[in-house]
This record gives sequence, structure tokens and C-alpha cells, in this order.
Amino acid sequence: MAVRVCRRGNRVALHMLSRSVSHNSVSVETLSELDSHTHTPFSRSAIGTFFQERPLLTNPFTQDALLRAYLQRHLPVREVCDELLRFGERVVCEVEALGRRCELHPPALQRYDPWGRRRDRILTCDAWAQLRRISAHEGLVAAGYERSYGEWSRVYQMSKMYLFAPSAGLYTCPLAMTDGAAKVIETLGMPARKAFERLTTRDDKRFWTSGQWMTERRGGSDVSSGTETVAKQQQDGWFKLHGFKWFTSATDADMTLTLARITDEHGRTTPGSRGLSLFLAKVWDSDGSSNGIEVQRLKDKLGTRQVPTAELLLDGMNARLLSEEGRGVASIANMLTITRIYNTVCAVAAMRRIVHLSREYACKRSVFGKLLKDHALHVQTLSRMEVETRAAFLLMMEVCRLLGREENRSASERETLLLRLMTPVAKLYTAKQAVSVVSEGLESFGGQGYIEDTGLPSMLRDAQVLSIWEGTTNVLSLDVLRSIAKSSGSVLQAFFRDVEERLLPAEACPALRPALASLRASLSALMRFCEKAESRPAGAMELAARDLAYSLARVYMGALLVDHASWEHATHTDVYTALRWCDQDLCPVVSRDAAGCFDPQTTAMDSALVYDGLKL
Ligand code: UCC
Repeated sequence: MAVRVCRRGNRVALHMLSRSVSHNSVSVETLSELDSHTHTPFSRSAIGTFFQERPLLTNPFTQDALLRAYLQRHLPVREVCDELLRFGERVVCEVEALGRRCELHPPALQRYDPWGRRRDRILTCDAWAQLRRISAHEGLVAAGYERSYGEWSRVYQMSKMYLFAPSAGLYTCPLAMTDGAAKVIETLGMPARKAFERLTTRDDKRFWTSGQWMTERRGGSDVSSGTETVAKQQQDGWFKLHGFKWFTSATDADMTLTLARITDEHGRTTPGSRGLSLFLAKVWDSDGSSNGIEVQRLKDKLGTRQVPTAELLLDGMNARLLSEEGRGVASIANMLTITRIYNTVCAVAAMRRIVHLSREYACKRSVFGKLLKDHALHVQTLSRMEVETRAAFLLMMEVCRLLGREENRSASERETLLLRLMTPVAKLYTAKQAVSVVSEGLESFGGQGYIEDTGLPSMLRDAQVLSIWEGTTNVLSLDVLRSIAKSSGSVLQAFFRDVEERLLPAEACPALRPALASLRASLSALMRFCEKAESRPAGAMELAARDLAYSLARVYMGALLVDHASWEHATHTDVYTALRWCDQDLCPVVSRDAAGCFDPQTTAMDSALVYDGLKL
């Protein structure tokens, strides 16, 4: 008995032992039943013979039904399809391993050389350098400026970025800022043409990446009053910058855009936004030494460990003025638009990747006698993740489409307004969705989702940054209010008209009626809420800002899903997605308003609740 138990491994052995204790014998039937499950005798009883197959990554383009359908509908160009197919293969065969190596070999700071000289070198691994070369060759930034597909160029570029992002070890971070810097230079009328050419080249030997140094110790959100860096003009017209940048991402970049306050002849500066100007500086000189910069330390972050992020002392950094004096924030806002769109692309790509892996795993993981894919509750969970991902995907593509049209000078006034409104909405909403969907996705692997060397936990860590950098959820909600105020409500009018028009074709599709009804009811309620905005007590709109942004996101995503499902080649799954999306509360700002959440006295109650029990 003891010998047989040993041959069958731990779980069986314990089972047998408990039977033998309770019955003092083991029936013959039980032993032969066990034999029938054990084809190979255990040679190493502690390990056993079962090993779970891991989830496999396969070509993310061929696996993505919605991406392919979207392109078939809007950009049905054979060359684009072939290119994405080829690139999807490269992502699986090459980029995936490089991204993983960047996670395992994070950057390091070499502050001194062996002989004690201050060096401040940021050392990154070979894989990071290889991702840079691939990014240049593949034109991941360049494609946005070559404009080979006219107004669809951004859709094309971001489709590639979307395939690249979840494998690329956060190389999307320097690319986002590089693209943003190119956008700023182009918008300002090419004051730095040579830098622009380097940022947008496909030649990896000439390719430059850019940083975006905005955050100082006093503030990453409140840039206008938090920026202490000063710029002193030199005789040759250049400036020397002195200050402390608290959070600079991808600090190994070749150049950077940064904000500083120009001093007058008495050393005085202008406070607030009006005192800030935008500068361009090279980060490293040709011999590898820094341009008047001391790297204080690299940040120890929850995620994005692949990316060097540093605290920098600017001690006379040579820089040239890029914007008009005092127009720094307005000028760098163009960069923020681009990096917020990248953030959206990376968020949706992270969702798509985890859904892709989860559903693949469900086809090979067997529990309780059948594959996970045959457990209805498990599939329902994956289906909910898929609905979130599809809604987010269409919003992402719409913002990219609007950007492409604006850059191609084919955007209508309404589209320009929508781009301004929906950029922060898309960024804030998809970032939250990504954290939630990736977290749910980890759970779909059970305990393995929590095991570091599966590569899965880093996906959650990296998703968490998406709602923090480039403006937190609340800062972006306030940016939504800023866009409404600055346009005197025109962005909202554009929104309402656009949604109404998108819903019209769905009237011919009976299956979509429940979604249509829900969207129309939400849209009317949202309009009524916005009409009353001016008569609300002071502070009420600030309290409503996050729920308003969520409502704009959900209604717009619903309209895009319905629009997609009314397309002549739409499938049943497209209709089903629209129905499921519209099941939820599409307009939380209205339901919360009805519950009194924005009444002035709630602030006192919120405060009492939050600080209940705090001893100071
Ligand atoms: O740097 C960071 C990490 C880098 C890593 C990047 C990687 C990205 C990778 C993504 C994918 C993987 S994190 C830095 C995070 N910090 C922020 O994002 C800043 C957050 N704060 C804001 O966004 C604020 O709202 C500010 C700084 C923009 C607000 O400043 P002000 O001075 O209070 O703003 P004002 O006075 O309202 O606006 C000044 C001007 C106005 O134009 P004018 O003067 O013509 O009226 C505004 O209309 O700027 C204009 N403006 C905008 N324009 C302000 N915001 C915008 C906007 N979003 N779009 C267009």
C-alpha cells in the first residue's frame, strides 16, 4: 500500500492515506481507478507528469477581428493589411522577447567612472537599443508625418503602434514624447527643422527621441505654479536653464522639450502660466557627457521599470527658446494631445493583449472536468472584458481619425472641436478600463496570473501608470471642463450633433433598438444636465467633472459601437457588443446628480466621511 501510494504522487497519496485511516483498507476498485488515470509511473514523485501549457502569443493582427473589420470598413488598402500582417509577425517573433528583456534588465545609473569622475550615464540594455532601431525602421513615429495615407495616416500609424505596444517594453513612452515634440515643432512653424527631421526619420543612425520635462517637485499637475526652473538669456541668444526636474521619463532621450521662466535683467520672473516658456535642449553632448545636467537618481517605480525615469538637476543646461515668451503651456499642450492619444492606444492595446492571452489559455486549461472555454461563467467574464476592449478600441480609433483629419487639414469645425473634447475623455476613461480589464485578465489565469516570471504581473503594473502620467483622471476631467468653457460650450454642441447623426443608420436595424433607446435617453438627459450647468451653484461642476467625463465617454463609445454594428458587413457579435455596452448606466453624471451628489453640502459630508477618525 505505501509503495503504491508513493508511485502516484502527493495528491493521490494524501487521498489514499485518508481513506486507509478511515476504512483501514483500500478497495481494489479504487486502486484500479487510479491506475487508469496514471499512464506513466512517477519516476520523481514530487513533480508528477502534468504541466500546464502556457498561453501562446500569436500574430496580434490576425487575431484581432475588430481591427481587421475597422480597416476593411475605413481603410481598405491591401498594402496596409499586408504591412500589419508582416509587422504582427515581427512583434511575436522579435519584439516580444526584446520587451521582456527590458523588463528583466532595467536601466541603471552609473554616477561615477572607476576613477571617481562624475559621469551620470544612464545604462540601458541591448534590447532597449534594438527597440529603438526597430521603431525607426518601422517608421513608428515617421508614419504620422510622412502622411502616405492622407487623413488616414494616423489611423495607419496607430494601428501599428497598437500592435507594437504590449510587447515593446514601454518603448512607446519615448516614442510618444518624440511624436509629441515633432508635433510641437510642426505646429510652431518648424523653428527647429533639423530636430524635426531627426525625430521623424526612419534612419536609425539619425533618429532622435525626445523627452518632455514638465514635472517639478512642487507639481506634476499644477505645472503653472509648480515650475521653478529659470532661464537666463546668454549673449548669443541661447538660454541657460537652472532648476530641478522631479520626474523625467525616458531620460536617455537625445533631446527634450521643457518649461522654464525667463528672468529679466534683475533676475525676476513672472509667476503663473504667463511666465512659462517652452525650450528645446539636447540632453547629451556628442562625447556622451550631459548638457549641464546632473542625474540625481533613477526612480524606483511600481511599473514601467523598463523606462529610465530620473530626477535631474539642471545646472546651466543650454537650451533654445521654442515658443513665444509666456506661451509655454499653450505650446506644450500640443505635445500633451499626442502623448494622451498614445496613452489611449497603449491602454487599449494592453486590454486587447490580456483578452487575447486569456481566451487562448481558456482553450487549453482544463478544470472541473472541462476546458475553461466551456465554463459559461468564465466565458461571460471574458465576454465582458471583450465588450470593454471593443468600446475602447473604437473610441481610440475615432480620436486617431480626428487627429489625422486635422493634420491633413480636412477636419470640419465640428471634428476639430470633437478632437479637443474627446482626447482627455479617451485618455482618462481607457486608462481606468485598462487597469480593470488587465486585473480581471490576470485572474483568468488563477494563481499563475500572480507569478512574476509568467510575464503577466508586469502587465498590471504597467497598466497602472496609464491613469497617472499625462494627467490624472481628475486633472483630465478638469481639462474637459476647460475645453467646454474655452469653447463656450461648442465642444458639447459638436458632441451632441455627432452622436445624434451616428445613431440614425441604426434605426434600420431592429436588433439594435434597445441600444438605440438607451443611448437616446442618455443623450437627452445629458443635454438637460449640461443646459442647467450655468445655473448650478459655484463648485457644482467641479464636483460633477469626473462623472461628466465618464458620461461623455460611455455615450460616445455606445454611439460608436452602434455605428459599427449598423455597417452593412457588421456581424452578430458587433450587434451583441453594442447591446451589452448600452446595458449599463451610460450617464452616471445624471444619476449621481439625481442622488444629490453635486449639492454643495455634500463636500462637507464627503470630508467628514474621509476624515472620520483621523487623529492629527
Ligand atoms: O511628463 C510626464 C511623464 C512623461 C512620460 C510621458 C510618457 C507618455 C507615454 C504615454 C504612452 C505610453 S507626466 C506630466 C504630467 N503632467 C501633465 O500632464 C500636466 C497636467 N496638467 C494639466 O494638463 C493642466 O491642465 C495644465 C498644466 C495644462 C494647466 O495649466 P494652466 O496654466 O492652468 O492652464 P490654462 O491657463 O488653463 O491654459 C494655458 C493655455 C490655454 O491657452 P490660451 O492661453 O491660448 O488660452 C489653454 O487653452 O494652454 C491651453 N491648454 C490646452 N490646449 C491647456 N490645456 C490644453 C489642452 N489639453 N489642449 C489644448
